[in-house]
Amino acid sequence: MPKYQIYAPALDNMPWQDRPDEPSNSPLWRWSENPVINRNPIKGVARIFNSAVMPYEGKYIGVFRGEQCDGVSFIYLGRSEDGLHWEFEPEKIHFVDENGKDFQPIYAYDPRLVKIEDTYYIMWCQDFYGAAIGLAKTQDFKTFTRVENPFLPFNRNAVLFPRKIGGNFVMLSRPSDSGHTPFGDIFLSESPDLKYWGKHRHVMSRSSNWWEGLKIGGGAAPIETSEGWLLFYHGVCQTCNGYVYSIGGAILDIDEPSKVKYRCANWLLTPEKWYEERGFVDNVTFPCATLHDPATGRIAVYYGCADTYVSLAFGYVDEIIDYIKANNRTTWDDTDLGRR
Ligand code: BMA
Repeated sequence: MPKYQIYAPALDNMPWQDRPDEPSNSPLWRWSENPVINRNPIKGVARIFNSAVMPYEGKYIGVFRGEQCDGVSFIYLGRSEDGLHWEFEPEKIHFVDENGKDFQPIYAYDPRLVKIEDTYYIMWCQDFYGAAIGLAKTQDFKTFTRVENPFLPFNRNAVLFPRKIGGNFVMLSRPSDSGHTPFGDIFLSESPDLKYWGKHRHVMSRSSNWWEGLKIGGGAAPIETSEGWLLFYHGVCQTCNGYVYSIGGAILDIDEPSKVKYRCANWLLTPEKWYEERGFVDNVTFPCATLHDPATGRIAVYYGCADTYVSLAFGYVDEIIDYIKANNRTTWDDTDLGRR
C-alpha cells in the first residue's frame, strides 16, 4: 500500500509504464511512445493539445482542444479503451443553454474535465468580450449544457476541485489579460450553486524559482490525498527566446485549499523531449488532467506539448509528494488564508 492515500475510485486498468533506467531529475517519467496524439488527428483539425481525460464506464473519455486548420480552437470529444489510443468525434462538441437552445462559444480552448457527484463539468477558456472562463455540464456526454460564465473577463486556467468543500463548489482560476498575459497568480473562488461565485482567495503567486517567475496557472483537477490536495500546475518563465512552460507541484490544505502546505521549488517536468521543445509554440509542457489509482499510488499526467501534441507522464504518489516536501519552498503569502 502506498504511504500516502489517494481518495478516489479504484482505477486498476489505468495506462502505465515503469520508470525507465535513465538519468532524471524528477519523480515523473514520460511514456516511451509519446506523443499520445499526433498532428492532424481529425479532418479539419491540425493539432490536439492541452486536453483532459477521465475514466468513464470502464473505459476513458476526454475533452480535447482541437485547433482547426483555420487556427480557431474548439473542444472535441474523444473515447479510448486504454487511455492511450483515442478516437475522436468528427464534430466539435455542441453546447446548449439551460433552455436547450444552441449556445456555442466563438472559440474554446484548454478544457478541463471534472466529475462531481454524478455530473461531469467542463471548464475552458472562451471569448466573453475577452478571454474568460466557460463552464458546461453533462451526465451522458451527449447533451452539454452551458451554465453561467463563472467569472468576469479576463481569466484562464479554471479547474474545479473534484468534490464540494464546506458545502460549496470550489474552482481555481488565473485572472489575466486577454493576450499572452505576462503575469498571473492562482486564485480560488467558491459557489453554492455554480451561478454565484465569491469568497475569493489568493492561493499562490509566481515565484523566484526560475521556471515559474513570470506566471503560473492551475492545471489538472487537484487530487485528494491524505497529505492534502495534490496540484499539478504550470509555471512560465521568460527567456530571450520566449516563454517556457514547465509543470510544477504543490499540496494544498484539504479543508482550506487557499493555504499551500508545500510547494516544490523545482519543476516536476520541463521541456526536454523533441515533442515538448519543438512544435507550433516551442517549449511548452501544460498539464490538464491526471488518472490515478489509490491501491497502487500510480498517477498518469496528461499534458499538452508545444501546442501541438498530447503526452503522458507517470509517477507514484509517494515519490511525488516526498519530492515536493523535500524541495518545499513556501512563502508567507502561500501559507496564509489568502484574504486581504
Ligand atoms: C497560453 C495558453 C495555452 C498555451 C500557452 C502556450 O496562454 O494559450 O493554451 O499552451 O499559452 O502557447
